[in-house]
Amino acid sequence: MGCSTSSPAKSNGSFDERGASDSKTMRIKLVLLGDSGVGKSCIVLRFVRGQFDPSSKVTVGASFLSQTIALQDSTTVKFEIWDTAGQERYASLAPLYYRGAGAAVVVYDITSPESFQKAQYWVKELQKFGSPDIVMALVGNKSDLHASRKVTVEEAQEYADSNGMFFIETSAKTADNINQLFEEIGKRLPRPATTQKS
Ligand SMILES: Nc1nc2c(ncn2[C@@H]2O[C@H](COP(=O)(O)OP(=O)(O)OP(=O)(O)O)[C@@H](O)[C@H]2O)c(=O)[nH]1
Ligand SMILES: [Mg+2]
Repeated sequence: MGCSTSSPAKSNGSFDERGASDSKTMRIKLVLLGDSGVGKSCIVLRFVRGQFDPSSKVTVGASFLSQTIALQDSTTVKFEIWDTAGQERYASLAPLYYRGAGAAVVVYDITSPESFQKAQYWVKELQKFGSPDIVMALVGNKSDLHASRKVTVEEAQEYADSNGMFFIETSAKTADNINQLFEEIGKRLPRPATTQKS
């Protein structure tokens, strides 16, 4: 089996105060979007299970996984992750997964300008139809393939800056920046005082 994964689903973004006064858990719905083959499922598998499988299968429909991390400010974030299918035939399903999402990870492959164009399509779609306060990350994956790079850091950073997103390059293969990606999202999520209950 490849990077594809699935398990039972639960989905919305909310803030729960659990028993202990110093322990706060934020539950957040996170969606991954991007062209087929950019490595979305591999990013999720690396983040959740610490694994990489080079013979990844394409995702059909979407798959769900969750992972909890602790941030430095003693906040705990439970990511409820929807890994969508990038193939064109599934594009019409995407709203089911990004609707109500508190965070979106838009992925492209640094060796593929077409996938960077597709990422921009998803950013526009999220700007039109996503939650107004959604935290968006632009992710250039496969940074280990730098010898075949076609999308520069500068153009991606500029695009992210002009669209209020943060930008990071990752490698699901080497694990480079995978945890940092999710930690950065966690840091940017609205904190209790400003988080709306849903
Ligand atoms: N070199 C390299 N290959 C990667 C990396 N991440 C994923 N791949 C490879 O890219 C291919 C596609 O990865 P997937 O994670 O299945 O891609 P996807 O975005 O989930 O594709 P769909 O499910 O069709 O939307 C696989 O052959 C992976 O092994 C990476 O960081 N570096
Ligand atoms: Mg996939």
